[in-house]
Amino acid sequence: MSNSEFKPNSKFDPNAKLADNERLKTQSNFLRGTIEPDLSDPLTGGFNGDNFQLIRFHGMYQQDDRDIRPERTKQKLEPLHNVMLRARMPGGIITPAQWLAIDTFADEKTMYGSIRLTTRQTFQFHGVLKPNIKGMHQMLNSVGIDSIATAGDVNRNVLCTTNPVESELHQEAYEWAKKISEHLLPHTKAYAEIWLNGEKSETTEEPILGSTYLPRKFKTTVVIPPNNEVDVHANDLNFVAIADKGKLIGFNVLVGGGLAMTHGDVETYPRKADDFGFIPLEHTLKIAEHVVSVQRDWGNRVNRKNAKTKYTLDAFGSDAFKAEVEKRAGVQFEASRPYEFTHRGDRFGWVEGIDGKWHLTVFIQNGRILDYPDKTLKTGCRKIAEIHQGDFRMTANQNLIIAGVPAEQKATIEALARQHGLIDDSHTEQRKNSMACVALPTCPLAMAEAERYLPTLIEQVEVLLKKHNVAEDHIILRVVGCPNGCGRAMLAEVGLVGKGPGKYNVYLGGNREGTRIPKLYLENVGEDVYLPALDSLIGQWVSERNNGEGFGDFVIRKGIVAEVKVSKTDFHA
Ligand code: SRM
Ligand code: SF4
Repeated sequence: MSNSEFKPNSKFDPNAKLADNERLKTQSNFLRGTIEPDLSDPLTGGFNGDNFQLIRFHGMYQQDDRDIRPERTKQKLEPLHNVMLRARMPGGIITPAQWLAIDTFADEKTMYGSIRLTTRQTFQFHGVLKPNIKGMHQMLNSVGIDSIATAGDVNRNVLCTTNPVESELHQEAYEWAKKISEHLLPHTKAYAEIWLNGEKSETTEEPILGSTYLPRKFKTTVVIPPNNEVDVHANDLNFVAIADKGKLIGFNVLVGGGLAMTHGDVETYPRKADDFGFIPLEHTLKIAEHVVSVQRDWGNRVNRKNAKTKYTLDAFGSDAFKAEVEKRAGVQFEASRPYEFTHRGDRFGWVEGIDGKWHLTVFIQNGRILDYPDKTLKTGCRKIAEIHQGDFRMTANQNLIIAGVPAEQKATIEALARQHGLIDDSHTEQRKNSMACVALPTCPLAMAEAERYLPTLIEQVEVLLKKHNVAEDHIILRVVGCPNGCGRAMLAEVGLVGKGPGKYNVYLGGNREGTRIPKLYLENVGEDVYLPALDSLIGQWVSERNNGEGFGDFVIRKGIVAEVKVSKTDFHA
């Protein structure tokens, strides 16, 4: 079926009204809309009509600072509209020259002055005012960065296990992440035309994504076991690297993960990805293309809350989806090859790589690179970028690797990192294994604090661990400001999901490897309820756990929460 003939699939009511985003995409002239004239509209700092949504396909979201919104309303001013920009960085690799360019831009042209590392291995600028947007894209382009398709109903930034040191497969896996990212990009030249003053051209088709693009966002990873840092089960499509004698020979393909839900809507749930089987390397792009094309044609375009691949699999059956991918790609999946995930945290400190170069992973709380009074993280990164000969790698845990350092430069880089607080020996394992999404003040969807609350929460959990004599241990703790779950709380041992100011739903029972969805334990509670509850549970864990048993495994074994095996039936049961 050609994409322009797209009709809602028969599985869904063919007469139902399509989601408004479908109209918007159809009428967008391949993502151009009226963004260009809108840029010079002096009446608003924001984007009008459909452009508000269309700029997402170009990697930007319109936002305003929610802390100052009430005051501006009082003064009868429109919200201080600005955009957040999210770059496309397959595998999270950025060169020192690129770093210096984004560092300068963050300082000079953003409201917050920060570089924010995200849970998907890239960076965001927050607070770019309309007059600076075009210049921002041109600056990025001048150093070889773009933000095409990092948001919107497309395949987003492709993740790849970051750590180059533990595996000779890294370079190959990274090359595949880049190839998949390129292969699945929109073909429209709208980005270059609007932001880079590119020559006007006519787009007549989008051969892979379709002229109405995908029903919903789509996420892909390339992962090298045993490290599941990228959290495969948060993603629509995953390529799990399989090697023979240290050489990459193909991938096990996992399809249909995703973590978001809506409070009170049992038709929405976080779901793990299904194992489709093994494919040799040469079929990688074809399989990527056809998992996308089946989701494109079968995904729900009526109800966006049920439009992601995870729901398509549950609506049609995983076997039917897989069979359709095989038919379209002309490739049969083979039996999955064995592999195991054993961890997903970053390995902090120095490690020597297979090429004799050194790699330093530094912890960045919440991924927020900024100069704080006691830690000048941003200046530190800049100073390192000025002398660094390797590259930087952003991890899916919002941390940073200074990669490819020759032995003779280690001491200088380490001294800079220490001087600017990028290495801080006082960070506990608990802190290093906790994560939060952005939430307030920039995220319009936040119901509760996350990034700004996490440091305090960690201190409280550290006190509990110390009280129970396990100060050196940790619990994978993640906080998100709403059930969209950007900080991947739905793969945590303890996940807090914002419900309202100071109120969270508490989920327990994910595991350390990231292969189990946690389950609701407490609903709509504040610290006065969940901290004493955690105190008691940590006490039980410490006194009754099996040797080396993680907190999440313990609460499942003890029946404190039931295990979520099949999300559709178990998650809300
Ligand atoms: Fe997210 C929307 C931030 C990773 C699920 N996410 C948003 C927006 C853009 C809010 C909006 O729509 O206006 C947030 C902007 C906040 C801000 O001010 O920066 C936002 N998401 C983030 C980041 C920056 C969180 C972070 O702290 O690092 C992550 C950026 C990733 C990137 O670089 O591309 C981020 N978002 C995720 C993840 C985790 C992942 O992919 O590993 C998820 C859960 C996995 C999944 O998709 O199932 C996630 N974000 C969502 C959703 C729910 C999607 C759904 O299936 O319903 C939304 C809302 C939406 O799409 O309607 C959302
Ligand atoms: Fe915003 Fe919710 Fe995502 Fe947090 S989880 S960044 S609050 S959309």
